[in-house]
Amino acid sequence: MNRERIESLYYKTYNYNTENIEIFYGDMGDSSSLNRIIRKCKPDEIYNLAAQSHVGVSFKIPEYTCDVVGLGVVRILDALKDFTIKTKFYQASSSEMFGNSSNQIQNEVTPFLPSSPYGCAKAFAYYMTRVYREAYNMFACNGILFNHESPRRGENFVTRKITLSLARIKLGLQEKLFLGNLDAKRDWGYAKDYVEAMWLILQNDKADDFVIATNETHTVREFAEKAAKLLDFDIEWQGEGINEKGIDSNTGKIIIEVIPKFYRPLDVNFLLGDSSKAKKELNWHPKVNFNELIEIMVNADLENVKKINYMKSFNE
Ligand code: G4F
Repeated sequence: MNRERIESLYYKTYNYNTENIEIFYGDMGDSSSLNRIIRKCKPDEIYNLAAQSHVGVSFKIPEYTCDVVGLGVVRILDALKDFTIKTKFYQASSSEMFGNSSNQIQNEVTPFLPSSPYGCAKAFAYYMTRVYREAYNMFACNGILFNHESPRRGENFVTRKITLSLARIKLGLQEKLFLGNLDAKRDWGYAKDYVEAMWLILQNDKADDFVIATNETHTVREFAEKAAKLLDFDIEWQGEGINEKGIDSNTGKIIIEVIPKFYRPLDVNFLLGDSSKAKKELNWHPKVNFNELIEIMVNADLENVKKINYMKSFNE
């Protein structure tokens, strides 16, 4: 089981012997385990962040993605429907549901036009959450979250891939960073701010759906340039499309290359969220901006790479 990202939390609590955290085995594809956990824990609140969450990978494993991301939510909702305890349910809905439906700022009434198996599965789960809310009077809510990043982001998502690879290049452990679509635009926020929004959504008086975003959009190219700058690289772009390269003008070396492998069969080109409803009704405001987010991630990865490199040389 993959629990790397909560390991520190678990051991801290365990060592202090506060017994605040108990971990159960469960699977979004297995109703009986979900039912058992719900009956045993009698939760006040459930935050469903479980997913095969990589959009590109969802084209390779569409059936599995739809099962855990889409049907998995029905498995939880249906277990809660027949349960005596009134559990509040948060569904991690995604801006991927908008797909390429709009080149304008997107809010709670923007139509969905998903462009990937992942986006389709998330849209299904979104609607099922609403159906269970209305049909069975459940406190079930959707947070429609735009991209949210942090040093804990998986290494195959573009922001983390950029910060980790550039840190490795800086320390001489890697030559180049290979990317796909540099012109995709995303509304990138800081995961810690977004977790606060999730909690606020379930503390609201009524069950509802909210867009959570920073209201700013930037290209992948811009993210890479800014991350590079923080590491004293100065990127100059040459060529176009799959022939495009990022050259560090200080050394003349190619440090970024575009390759077809990282293009998706269909990509979402433009995401920009309008979170004014969350601002007004939940008093939620993102605290970390785009530049600060990049700085947090670059600094964390520089430290990570230094540590790993130090440990490696120590073992040799
Ligand atoms: O970092 P990404 O893989 O995130 P994506 O596809 O926007 O999805 C993330 O945000 C969603 C919210 O909108 C979540 F629901 C979802 O679970 C996930 O957290 O890719 C961002 C953009 C894409 O346009 C992609 O084509 O970056 C482009 N890109 C360019 N080169 C790349 C790469 N993406 C990845 N992963 N790897 C590349 O080398």
